[in-house]
Amino acid sequence: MFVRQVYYGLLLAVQVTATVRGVSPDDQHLYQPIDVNGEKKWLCLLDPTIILSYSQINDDYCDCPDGSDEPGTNACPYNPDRKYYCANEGYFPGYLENFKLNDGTCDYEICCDGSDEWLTGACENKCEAIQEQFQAYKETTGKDLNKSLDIKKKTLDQVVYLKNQVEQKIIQLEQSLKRSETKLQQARGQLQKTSQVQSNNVHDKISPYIDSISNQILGYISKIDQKNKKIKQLQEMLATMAQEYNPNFNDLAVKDTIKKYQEYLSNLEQEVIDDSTDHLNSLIEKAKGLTFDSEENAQSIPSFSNMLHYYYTSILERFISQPNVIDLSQENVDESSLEGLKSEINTIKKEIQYLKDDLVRDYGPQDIFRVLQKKQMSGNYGGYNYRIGFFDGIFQDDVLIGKFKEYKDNKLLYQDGAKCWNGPKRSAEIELVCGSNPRILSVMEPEKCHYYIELTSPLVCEEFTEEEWRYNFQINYDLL
Ligand code: MAN
Repeated sequence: MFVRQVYYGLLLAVQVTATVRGVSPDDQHLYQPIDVNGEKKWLCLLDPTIILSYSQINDDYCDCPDGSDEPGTNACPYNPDRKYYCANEGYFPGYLENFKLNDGTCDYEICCDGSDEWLTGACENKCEAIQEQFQAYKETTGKDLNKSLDIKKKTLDQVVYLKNQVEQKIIQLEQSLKRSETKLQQARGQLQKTSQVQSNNVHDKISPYIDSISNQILGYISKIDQKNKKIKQLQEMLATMAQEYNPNFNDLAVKDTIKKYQEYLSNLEQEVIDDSTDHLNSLIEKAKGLTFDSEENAQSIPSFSNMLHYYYTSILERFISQPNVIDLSQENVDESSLEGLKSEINTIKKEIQYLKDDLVRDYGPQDIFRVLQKKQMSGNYGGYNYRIGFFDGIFQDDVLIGKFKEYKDNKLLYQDGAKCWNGPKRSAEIELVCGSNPRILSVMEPEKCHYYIELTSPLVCEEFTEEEWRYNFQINYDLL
């Protein structure tokens, strides 16, 4: 009997009950009345022990602790899990926080149908116009996005090619390493056969070369001294200006120069005084102590030409960058070719290592930022010119902001820039956001001398999901 009553009651409800305001079609079934002794009742959703009369739903008085009896009013305390449903016919349905209902403000971003202001009647339904704007936005942005995605796809092909080139280069280098190692082995064998132990004082033999290099070094030192004197004069002039200028006189050029001078002082590396003559003297002393006049020594002491090469490269590496300072005489041609081969092998090994490291370096998703190697970007922001060498360094005018460290958490990180006046060394992070046209979007300095740079790039673009389209779309209120 009871079952039949409920059954009839429900039937009646389906026929006569209007939809409950603020509830989505999917949840309307939760708001059906229950017939209790001929009266329409309803139970709070999360606390069914509380029985309300059906008319207490949306009566602008909060009866249920979970707020479920007021889906269409602002009577219950804010509950992030309960939101007002607006149907937005012709557009996308939305869910609005209940405290925004009937507050006199049109929340068209979420309720384009204006139903959030059902009581005040303040808002017309704008869904049609907003839907048109949304379509137009999708079309124009879609074109731009497709362009970016196209660039990205081509870039990914290019990345595969670039990686392949590196792999090929490694194979080639490994082959030429093998060839050079074989040559070295052969040359060593030949040399062993023909080498004769020299019985001479090493110093006597090499002193002419050392003298010649010494003279050159002295020449360089005197030139450096002259230049240093000039720098000192300039520094003194600037120091006097920094002390004596009138700060009340608003001369921007003077102020800017003094600021740069202070920057310059704070970045001034401590000078390393390289006493070249000490190094030469110690080499000469070493050479004086070495002779090749006994059979036993000949076993343990290197040959004359090896010694000569040792001194030659030692001096060369330390002081002079031009390689053709002295001409090794004909008698050393075999030894020098041996050394030549050794250094060739070293260079190849270093190059192989560099390329192998490069292959495993993190260049972002699918290695895409590999194409940015050796690429630069520059632009003005906040009165500064920024120059960005992606895997190199960033400059703010002529101040080094940081050297590339790594790609981490979707960001390119830079460290060890020029020291800040009374602060840390400069550093930066770059975040790339989707855009077809690569450019500097913004530069911020959230902490002193730490820079946050946003760049647009097609390389980070992805297809939008329907939610992303809606999220990124902004209504143009002037056109409504
Ligand atoms: C320069 C710029 C600024 C930085 C200050 C710190 O003016 O590098 O970005 O904040 O130095 O003194």
